[in-house]
Amino acid sequence: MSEKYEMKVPGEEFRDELLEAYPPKLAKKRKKQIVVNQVEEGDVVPQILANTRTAPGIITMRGCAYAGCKGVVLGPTRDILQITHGPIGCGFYSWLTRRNKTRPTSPDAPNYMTYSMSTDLQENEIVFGGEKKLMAAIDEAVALFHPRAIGIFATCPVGLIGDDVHAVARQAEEKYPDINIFGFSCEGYKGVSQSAGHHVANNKVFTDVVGLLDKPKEGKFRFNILGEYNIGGDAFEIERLVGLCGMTLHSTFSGNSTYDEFCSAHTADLNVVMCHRSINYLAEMMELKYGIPWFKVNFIGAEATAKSLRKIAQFFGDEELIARTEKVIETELAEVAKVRDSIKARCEGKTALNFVGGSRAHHYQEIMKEIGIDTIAAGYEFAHRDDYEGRKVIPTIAVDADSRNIEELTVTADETRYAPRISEEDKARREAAGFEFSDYRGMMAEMPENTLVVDDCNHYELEKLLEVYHPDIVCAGIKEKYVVQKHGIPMKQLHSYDYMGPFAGFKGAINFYREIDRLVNSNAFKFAKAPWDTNPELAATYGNE
Ligand code: CFM
Repeated sequence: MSEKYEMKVPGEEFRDELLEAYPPKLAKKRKKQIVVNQVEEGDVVPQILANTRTAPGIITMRGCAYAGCKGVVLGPTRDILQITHGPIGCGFYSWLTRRNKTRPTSPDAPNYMTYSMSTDLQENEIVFGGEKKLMAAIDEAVALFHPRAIGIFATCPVGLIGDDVHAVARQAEEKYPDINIFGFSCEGYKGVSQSAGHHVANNKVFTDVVGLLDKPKEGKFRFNILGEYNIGGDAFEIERLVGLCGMTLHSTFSGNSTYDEFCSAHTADLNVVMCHRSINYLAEMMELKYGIPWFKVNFIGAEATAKSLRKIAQFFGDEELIARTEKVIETELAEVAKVRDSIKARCEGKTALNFVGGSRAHHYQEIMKEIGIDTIAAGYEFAHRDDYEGRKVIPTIAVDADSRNIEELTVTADETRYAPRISEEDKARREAAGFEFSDYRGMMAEMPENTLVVDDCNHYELEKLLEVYHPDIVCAGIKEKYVVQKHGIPMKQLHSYDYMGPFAGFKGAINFYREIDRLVNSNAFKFAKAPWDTNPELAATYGNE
């Protein structure tokens, strides 16, 4: 750590110096997006500017709306055949790089995740239109697989040339009446980040899929997990724990999921939300239409997992279930403790930076703390103010033109299937006893005072943080990985988990502790020599000189 900054965590002085490099207008905006955390009574935290456009030219960590819709929300579903309408790169780069896993129930059960399907638009279609090519792609997909459902995903050029994926979907449905075919207007430029794509995906899944099958899964205590995408096998570990406790996981949106599970999700009695950012829309809409309550959970970290399992069991309120869940927690925590304590002794006092997506920058702080590592600065790439400050600020969030671009559905109670799973009185009684429904406290309320919160952090800012504070580990994504490592600092990808996982649940926590221990206590990174140390400026000459 540089001597200049005596605070253990970056503060306002650091922020102001950071902003000096920017033109005044941009500095003014970034100042609102970089705040020093303070937590007052009632989880009151400073206001942060979030979900606004990235300044052109900045090397952002963000992705696009198409990535949020096709890659994130729908991608992990194995039997909805997904066609990217666009240039080949969009389909290819959203194809399993996130390491979302799936496990078909039998060898002949449909699994289209191993394919990347695209209309491969060429200049000819950009000039003359691509709808015919899209229809031909659907015909080909039907001939090869005859799937139950097809999703069509629009990319930037498709929006620019005016191809109507919804019209093609309707025509295709007339041709193939036994197949559910739907399009997503998730052109990459929609909104300001992949967050817009989540919203587009939630809307379509809600209107065209959920509610089509009134067939509950067998088993007691049936609930859905929303916002768990089975990266590195996280959902498998959660499924294991839910099974041990004797509960029934009805559908996961969307890790290791199937079309039928989506269609019948409205028959479950509870929705628990893992990633609030990507799927809170669906939780809200399912409550309004079907009367299914929801609450936030977190399966990252052993303590968080125990707390979440307890809360779900508590919701169902069955004494036997509660006792069995406690037993599972006790057994699993004993295993965790065996590994954690020695690792904690080696990691205690080390520091981390965490810049990931829209929920992991929060979720991974607690698991780091379990092995004694403090997160000194963190931020989301594309979250909204509620993910930072808590849902209580939602009514005060200004709606701008970019957010208005995304359709807000008006949802009313289903005439025949609306059935509140718990009565208003019961809900009120539980809330009075401290049971939180429909809420998310946000990241900042759980971060220590004076830590730095940076929305939409960019590479310039990240490098400044590295140079000045020398964290022991950085958690971010592939675009950041090699820059960080060249600084001699270990880096863990928290999007794809590099080659590892699961990190969720109890077994996942053990995997994570071991991996972080291996990284922060390795000497290898100290030998890394950054190319810019010996050759700071790239130099070149024209070939003819
Ligand atoms: Fe939710 Fe995710 Fe995340 Fe996300 Fe993502 Fe992801 Fe993420 Mo990468 S849905 S917001 S859009 S938890 S792909 S599984 S890791 S940025 S923090």
